[in-house]
Amino acid sequence: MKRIVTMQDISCIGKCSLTVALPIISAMGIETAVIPTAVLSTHTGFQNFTFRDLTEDIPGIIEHWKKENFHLDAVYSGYLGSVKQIELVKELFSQFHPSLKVVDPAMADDGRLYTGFDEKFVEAMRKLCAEADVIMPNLTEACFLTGKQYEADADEALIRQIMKELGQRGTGRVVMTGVRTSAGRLGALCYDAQKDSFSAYENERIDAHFHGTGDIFASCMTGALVRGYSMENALKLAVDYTLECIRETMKEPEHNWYGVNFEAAIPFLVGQLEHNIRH
Ligand code: PXL
Repeated sequence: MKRIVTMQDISCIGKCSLTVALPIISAMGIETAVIPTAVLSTHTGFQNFTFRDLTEDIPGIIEHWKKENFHLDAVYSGYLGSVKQIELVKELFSQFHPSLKVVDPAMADDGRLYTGFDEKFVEAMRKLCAEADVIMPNLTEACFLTGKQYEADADEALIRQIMKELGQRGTGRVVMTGVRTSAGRLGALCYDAQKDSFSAYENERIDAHFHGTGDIFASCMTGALVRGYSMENALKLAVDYTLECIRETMKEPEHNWYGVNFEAAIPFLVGQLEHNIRH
């Protein structure tokens, strides 16, 4: 069985980071090992959340795994709490040489950094992204990473230019979701720096904004790539699944605001999987 290690926080209530990566990647038939970076009572979209940093525990975890000689097929980092944790992701890369290094530079949305992040963190994240095979920033994160002014209504041409720039900084493939196409639809784009080419997939655009969809998309993409999907097929699966999660959420008139009903769409995800994992 393939093994992904995902390094991000546990938000006890919040439907994001580890509480979505674990069930989604497991449902895709892949072992999901974790390095929890922090325990929060909720994600940071709530007020007055508690936060316990687990950075000090991580070097011991890596050392133990090294002694056990564990093989990691992929390392996928999500929300990280400090520059030190970014260094520890790099250590996972260099110690275990995973075939796939995925970085979701989760640090910002809607033109602003999340609570607790600063320019030093952004600078360190830029360097981590340069070492990754695949990064999955949203538009705000891509603007911070390239030092560009955020424009909420950036058109596809500008988005492609920003993605190219990220690719030129060392990342293998840059994936961006939530890209509005001219036809009023929503899609995902991937820029492959080596081939200097884009792939795209689009679907219906639902006019609503939900928390945690970036983590759902990134988990599904990582699972699909580890299962041996081509980038085009992985984009399709991740966009369709994320959309299905949103549809499930909107079926409930009283749905909560802080996360989507990704659980109800897991049967859809499993039903879409190509049968065999390619080794
Ligand atoms: O969904 C990204 C995310 C992950 N973890 C924590 C967050 C957020 C977004 O706000 O606060 C703790």
